[in-house]
Amino acid sequence: MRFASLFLSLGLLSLSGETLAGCVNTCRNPPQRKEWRELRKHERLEYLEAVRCLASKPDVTGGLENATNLYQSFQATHSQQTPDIHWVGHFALWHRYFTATYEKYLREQCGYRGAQPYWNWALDASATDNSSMAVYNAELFDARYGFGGNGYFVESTAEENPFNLTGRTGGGCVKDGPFREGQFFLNVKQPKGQSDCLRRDFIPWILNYFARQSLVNHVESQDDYTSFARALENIPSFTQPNIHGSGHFGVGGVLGTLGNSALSPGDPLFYLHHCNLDRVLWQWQRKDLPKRLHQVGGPVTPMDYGGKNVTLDFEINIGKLAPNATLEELLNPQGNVLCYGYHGL
Ligand SMILES: [Cu+2]
Repeated sequence: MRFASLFLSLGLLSLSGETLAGCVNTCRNPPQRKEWRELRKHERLEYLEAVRCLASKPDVTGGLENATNLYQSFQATHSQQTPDIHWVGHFALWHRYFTATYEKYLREQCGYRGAQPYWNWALDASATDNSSMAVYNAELFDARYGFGGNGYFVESTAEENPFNLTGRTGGGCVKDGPFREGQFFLNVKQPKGQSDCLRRDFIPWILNYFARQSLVNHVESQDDYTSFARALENIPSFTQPNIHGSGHFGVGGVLGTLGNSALSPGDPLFYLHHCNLDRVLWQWQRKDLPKRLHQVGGPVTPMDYGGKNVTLDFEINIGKLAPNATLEELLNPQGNVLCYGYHGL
């Protein structure tokens, strides 16, 4: 009798498993993302090695904007879509999909076993001293266990610096670390056969001012997706801070790669910066999941705040990197399209 009932229940289990296959959640053991400093040193080296590995794999875009390797496939895809993915309702979810796909490639193409790390700049930003260099914490910018530091200083012309930003400290090629000049090449948007180096142009006042925890709290206190999305990006200006600008312009400044709106994924720190913004989004979503797993808003066309809004079935396209996904699918980091979590959340 016992065996019979066991068989019966096993039979039912497999039957229900098959019947439900179409709607079973496929996300098992999601990789847990951590802050860079939470990684052990050997884990940091494994991550850096995996990024360099991506740059040794073939491009998948067919040479989009002169991309020559898989790392540059990501940079070129972002570059091509730049006019359509910022100051729109799908900004955060486009970048969520992009970062998660990068993480997936690191794991599947380069044998990386960890999750995408993030850089929580609010931990370093000074609330009182905008000139503080402590914000460039040694561990992230370390030459051996990090991404290397600033570029050498070069003057910028008025044309290159239309916002007339002050306090620039770099602008040239990164001098040390695994992505230094001569070790790491960026071909996207360069004349065919030519490449640029990775450039950084630290501007301490921007990083300290834009990366403050108080500003993160302001973004996370928004009531609905539309206002969250708008607070996250704020306005394209340096007179008002916005946390999205912190990493981009605090590290990339005027002449650095991360400060270039199209080419910013050429700096491997792009993915740690955007991963942190994604963590902010997920923290905000978790305050009211029943609502915030199914709510989007904001303009389809950049800054068109009175115009057409994105909806849950709006499709995100990241070109040849992955199939299209809807905003509703991307709202869930542990669904059938995305599969990752944040350690401690
Ligand atoms: Cu972007």
